[in-house]
Amino acid sequence: MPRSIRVIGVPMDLGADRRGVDMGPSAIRYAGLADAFDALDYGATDIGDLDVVHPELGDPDSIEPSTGRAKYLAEVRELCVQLEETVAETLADGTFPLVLGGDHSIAIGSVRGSARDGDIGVVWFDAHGDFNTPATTPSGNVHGMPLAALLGRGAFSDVDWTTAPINPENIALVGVRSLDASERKALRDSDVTVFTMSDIDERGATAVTEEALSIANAADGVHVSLDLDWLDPQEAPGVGTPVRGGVTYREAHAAMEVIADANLRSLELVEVNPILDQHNQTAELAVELTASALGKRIL
Ligand code: B3U
Ligand code: MN
Ligand code: MN
Repeated sequence: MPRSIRVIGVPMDLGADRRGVDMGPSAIRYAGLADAFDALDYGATDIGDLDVVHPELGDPDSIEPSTGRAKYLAEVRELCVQLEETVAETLADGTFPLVLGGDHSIAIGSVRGSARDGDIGVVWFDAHGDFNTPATTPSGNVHGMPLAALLGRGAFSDVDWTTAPINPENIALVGVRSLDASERKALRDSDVTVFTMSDIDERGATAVTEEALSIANAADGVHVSLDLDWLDPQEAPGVGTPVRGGVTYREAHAAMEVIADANLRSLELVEVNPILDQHNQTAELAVELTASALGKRIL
């Protein structure tokens, strides 16, 4: 991993129902992100935030897919094109992209940008599968669909997200505990590997993350997409769609310490919602987990 990091803020909430994740980048910065880099001896530059349209100015039905619904699709797509360029440029400059969300729809841009630098595998830490399509989504929210979009599934072909920038065989979902019925079927029929919370209960966070990484590491580099709702709401209450039964503080750190050994190409933190948080603790956790993923050790 390059020793220099570029922080890219993406104050996006168009992919989610609840307002507040647009303030995620500020909350994470306020929680001491810059100091965490100092402790790691990383050079870091924060380039501020990308431009995101306010929901009041966008149109939830800006694009009507040929089947189903995906709210603010034109706006989400425009932002993801911007983010893809920014991530690709960051890598071309020999720096490491750290993307601060924002709702999880932004992963479409981060992963596509990262994949332009060579084949990548993806480890996706999440309570959810994010594998709905416009046809199967119960909510119309794109943050429940990014993984499907990245694989060119469903009506996302309407907006040119046709070619898969990643191979499903190099994708691992970790910590899943909430799937919609059709999403579950689609995942079972796919080549994506899913590690549920039961796998973590039985084998532990370290072993499961090692296995997830061996799946993703088969590619040239690894993108880690960390949805903070992967953690239990007791640890991370400040997320848009909390689901009980997530990983603990210690399990999360153990997993990130495994990630530190990966051939990491890019990292993103998503779904931090400071409006729903308590004393910014979820944003602080996001900073701590970033430090662990980037190699912080006690001794
Ligand atoms: N599966 C549901 C809920 C959801 C997915 N991701 C989040 N929530 N954050 C949906 O709307 O697709
Ligand atoms: Mn997610
Ligand atoms: Mn989630």
